Amino acid sequence: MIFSQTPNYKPLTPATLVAMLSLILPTYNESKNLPELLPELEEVLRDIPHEIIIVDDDSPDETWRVAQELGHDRDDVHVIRRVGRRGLSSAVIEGFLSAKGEVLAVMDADGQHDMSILPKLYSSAQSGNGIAIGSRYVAGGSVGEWDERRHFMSRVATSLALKVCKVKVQDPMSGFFAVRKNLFQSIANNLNPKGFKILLDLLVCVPRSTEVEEIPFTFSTRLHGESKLSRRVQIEFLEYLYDVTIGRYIPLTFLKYCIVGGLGVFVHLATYITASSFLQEGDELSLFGFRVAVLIAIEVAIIFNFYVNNVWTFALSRLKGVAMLIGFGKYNIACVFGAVANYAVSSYLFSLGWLDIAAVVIGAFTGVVWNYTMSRFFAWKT
Ligand SMILES: Nc1nc2c(ncn2[C@@H]2O[C@H](COP(=O)(O)OP(=O)(O)OP(=O)(O)O)[C@@H](O)[C@H]2O)c(=O)[nH]1
Ligand SMILES: [Mg+2]
Repeated sequence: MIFSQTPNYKPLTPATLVAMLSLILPTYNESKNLPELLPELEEVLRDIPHEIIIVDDDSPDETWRVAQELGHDRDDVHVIRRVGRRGLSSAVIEGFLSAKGEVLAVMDADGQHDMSILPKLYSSAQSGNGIAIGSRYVAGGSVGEWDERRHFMSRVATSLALKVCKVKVQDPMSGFFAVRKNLFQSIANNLNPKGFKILLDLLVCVPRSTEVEEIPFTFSTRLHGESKLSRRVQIEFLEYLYDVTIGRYIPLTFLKYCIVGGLGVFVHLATYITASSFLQEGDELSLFGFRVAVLIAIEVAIIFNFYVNNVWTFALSRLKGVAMLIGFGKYNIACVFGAVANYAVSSYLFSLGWLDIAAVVIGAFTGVVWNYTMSRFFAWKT
């Protein structure tokens, strides 16, 4: 990746003003900011053939409606209202995919990005053959008035991104950049739509020879509204780093599934200990009492595994309402053979006089191995 720190963008001349710029504004609850932003953008982009695409995820504050009203008399403003979906990266990808311009750019809709450098980003991406980044970390750029905590978080995220992803720019986490459409299209299928780090992902996917220029700007404070950089977004960032490294060999969902399965064994054991303490007669636990406690433990572990897999492992396709109940029924059916193996082995060992805890643990692992073997031989045989 060719990296140039000093801005060497070409000034706009009639010869360079041929390509159309498509500027994507991803929005979620930015209804108060758009009325200030759009007129200013009109002024900044006066000399550039352009369109502005606002991609809103059905914001509760009806940003999409405000955008539609503001764009009503303007041919250059388009609004995509996505229903039932959330995510900054996926919104940007969707905007890029629907853009008409040869140069694509993205800018936050909260006033933090200095729109006066847009013509430079456009010119740089157009005349070079790659990506131009609005950068807070090259000479002349700054993060503005961040507090120490936010500064620290950004530094950690940036250095993690640089080390793990091996990209050679100063500000890979910037949400302000321009890219040539043909470059974007050549790697669109490889992009990861999770989270906030669309630029980082782009830098990971483009050929190493891609020219990247960083143009400094000073990050401002939000005009109105609240940040959407939640804890969940931060976890998604860590998941992304996993995806592009170890995840190439061991998919994250598989790792999570194994972790949940491992925790499920503890839940099974804890439930057995609790249930058997109620079923004991004096200090004695009958074979019948043992079997009842094991059955309760199996079902509690199944409920636990299903719940955690649904909200964590498969969070992106999380089941809700009736679909969740149906999914739970199917999950129980899928677990039947493992549960029978678990029950049979632990009951047999207990009837031979084994210590109950040992019988329960071996039974639980038998269930896990049985489920895995059956899946391996029947479901994913090839
Ligand atoms: N469509 C869409 N846009 C989003 C989503 N989350 C954030 N955005 C927009 O993406 C831009 C950046 O989000 P911010 O919350 O400002 O995140 P940030 O600038 O990294 O963090 P702060 O510095 O704390 O503001 C804003 O224009 C948001 O409205 C989302 O889920 N969907
Ligand atoms: Mg912001």
